[in-house]
Order: sequence, then structure tokens, then C-alpha cells
Amino acid sequence: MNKSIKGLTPSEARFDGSALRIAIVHARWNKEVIDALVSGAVAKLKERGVKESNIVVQSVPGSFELPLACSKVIAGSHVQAGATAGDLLGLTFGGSTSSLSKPAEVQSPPATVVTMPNTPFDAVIAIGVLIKGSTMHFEYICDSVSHALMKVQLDTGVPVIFGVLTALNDDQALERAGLGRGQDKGHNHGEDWGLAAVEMGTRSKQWA
Ligand code: DLZ
Repeated sequence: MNKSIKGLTPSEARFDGSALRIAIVHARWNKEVIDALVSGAVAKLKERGVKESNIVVQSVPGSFELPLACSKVIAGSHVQAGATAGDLLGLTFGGSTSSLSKPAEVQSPPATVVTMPNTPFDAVIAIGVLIKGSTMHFEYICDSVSHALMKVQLDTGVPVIFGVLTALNDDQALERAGLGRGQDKGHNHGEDWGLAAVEMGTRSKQWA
């Protein structure tokens, strides 16, 4: 059997993630696959030196919610000092609950709020798993989410890594998360997305 020519060629450069801050925004639909993909991405981020404290994980219900959440998370990294991106969304990051009772200076802002850069995210990884059903839902969501995620990265200048599986059935999704049911478990694409985030986060700093 001919070996497939498909696949990602590793970069010749080894990118150092130790100075990067990366957000992962993931959907909760099809959680078994999502969990493996998120773990794969986090493992590669850490392998490339990204500090655990600089990896922020945020969840949303489904893939359709990913573009807005990514956009808010990116915007939230530029809010007033003392607030976190989580404060902006009023949600949870990386296991630590961002308080709804915000620091005093954020609860009672001065008359003129000076927006100053907090620590911005160097890249965001959007992770979702869409599995085709019997209606056109899949086609509409795949199309709108991929276009919207592209728009977020072009509008903000922050790399958004496209970690959305668009699978025709459960097996395709499982295999792309390294969870295949056959002898060949497949490859965890989350790992590629972690590496892509480090590469694009580093490069976009250089290109700035
Ligand atoms: C509704 C829905 C369906 C049917 N399938 C998926 C899916 O396979 N993967 C996914 O991430 N989300 C799915 N959703 C949820 C939508 O993305 C979205 O959360 C809801 O329509 C609410 O906006």
C-alpha cells in the first residue's frame, strides 16, 4: 500500500515558548474527544517551554460559540490592570474561578478608565469537535465557525489556531484525537495545534 504524502512537516526551527502566553478556548460538545485534544495541546505547549501559569483554558458550550469567545478572550487581555480576561467574561479560567466580585478598583472604576495593556495572549487555540448528523446543521456550523475564526485572527492580529475537527462520523473524530478504536489509534491533532500556537505566537512577535 502506498504511504500517504499528507501531513505536517515539522519546522526546522525549534520555537521557544517560555515567554509566551497562550489561551485555549474549547467547546464541551463531544467531550471525550475534546478532552484528549486539549490534553495534547497542553502537553506540547509545556514541552516547548510555555509555563503552566501562562496557559489559560476557557470552555464554551459548542463550537458555534468559539469565535465570540476567542474574540473576547483576546480583548480581555487588554483590560485594565488588575482584571483578567476571565473577569471580562465572568467565567472560569484554568481551574481557578475568576471572581465575580472583582478587585475594588475594577468594581468602582474611576471616572476616566485608562485601558492599559495587561499581558496579552500571543496565540489562542480554538478547539471544537463537530460530528455530522442527519441535517444540514453540521455544514452551517463548520462554514460559519471556520470563517469567523479566520476573521478573529485577521481583525485582532493575534494568531487563532484552528483546532476544530469537522468529522463525518465518530470514528473520524476519535482517530484525530489519538483515540481510534482500531489497532491504529490515530494521531492526536491537539499536539499539532499546541506546536502551531508556539510557532505562530513566536513568529507574530517577530513580525510585529
Ligand atoms: C447543536 C450542536 C450539534 C447538533 N452538534 C454539535 C457538534 O457536533 N459539535 C459542537 O461543538 N457543537 C454542536 N452543537 C452545538 C452548537 O455548536 C451550539 O453550541 C448551539 O447551537 C448553541 O449556539
